[in-house]
Amino acid sequence: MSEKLIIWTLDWVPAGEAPRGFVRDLRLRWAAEEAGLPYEVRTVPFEGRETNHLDRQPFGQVPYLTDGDVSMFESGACLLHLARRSETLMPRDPIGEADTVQWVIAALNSVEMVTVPWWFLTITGQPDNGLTDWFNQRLVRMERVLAERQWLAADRFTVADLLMADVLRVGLVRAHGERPATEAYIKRITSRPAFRKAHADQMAHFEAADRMRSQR
Ligand SMILES: N[C@@H](CCC(=O)N[C@@H](CS)C(=O)NCC(=O)O)C(=O)O
Repeated sequence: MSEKLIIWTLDWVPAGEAPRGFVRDLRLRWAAEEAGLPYEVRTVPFEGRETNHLDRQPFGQVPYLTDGDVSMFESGACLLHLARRSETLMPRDPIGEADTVQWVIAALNSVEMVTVPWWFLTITGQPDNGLTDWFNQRLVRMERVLAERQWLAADRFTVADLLMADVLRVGLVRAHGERPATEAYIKRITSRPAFRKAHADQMAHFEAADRMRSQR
């Protein structure tokens, strides 16, 4: 496939601490930057997002990805697709690949599956919610892992680090408790030039949308 990847995101989101800088198209931009895969960003309207692109993302969310004839949704699935395109994101030996895939799934299904609902309950006024013990236990376990290693998989940067750092870097999650190894990990992974570029590009994308909206 030689055409440019197309990363689909929203044309605009509200300003504030979140979601700008956290919309999950950033994961795909970041992976493409790490891998040197050319891409462009296209948008679907924020207004009507619940239903206006259900044919391409059945939950009305972003991101989704077009790669030639391949069209897919779910940021984790898209990252694994990009990892198959570039060894930078995932080693090719079976042990390194398995290690990477298991940590990608762990980021999504063992960590993000509790951080997102905990975050949501917290920002909607339920800071002492029933998820806190579970949430805390997962973060403590990750701290133990990260205290012992620099990278999650294969002794080098992989898409698993990209995803885990993106899951863990959410402000409220970071602010919950003292976890020095996790904090050092987040800082290390997000200081990568590819993250910085992807983040800056997403912020610029939404700022440009602000300017367009103010001219309406
Ligand atoms: N599991 C999905 C979650 C996607 C998701 O939460 N997308 C957010 C932006 S980061 C979204 O589209 N929110 C708008 C909405 O849910 O209406 C993935 O990882 O792709």
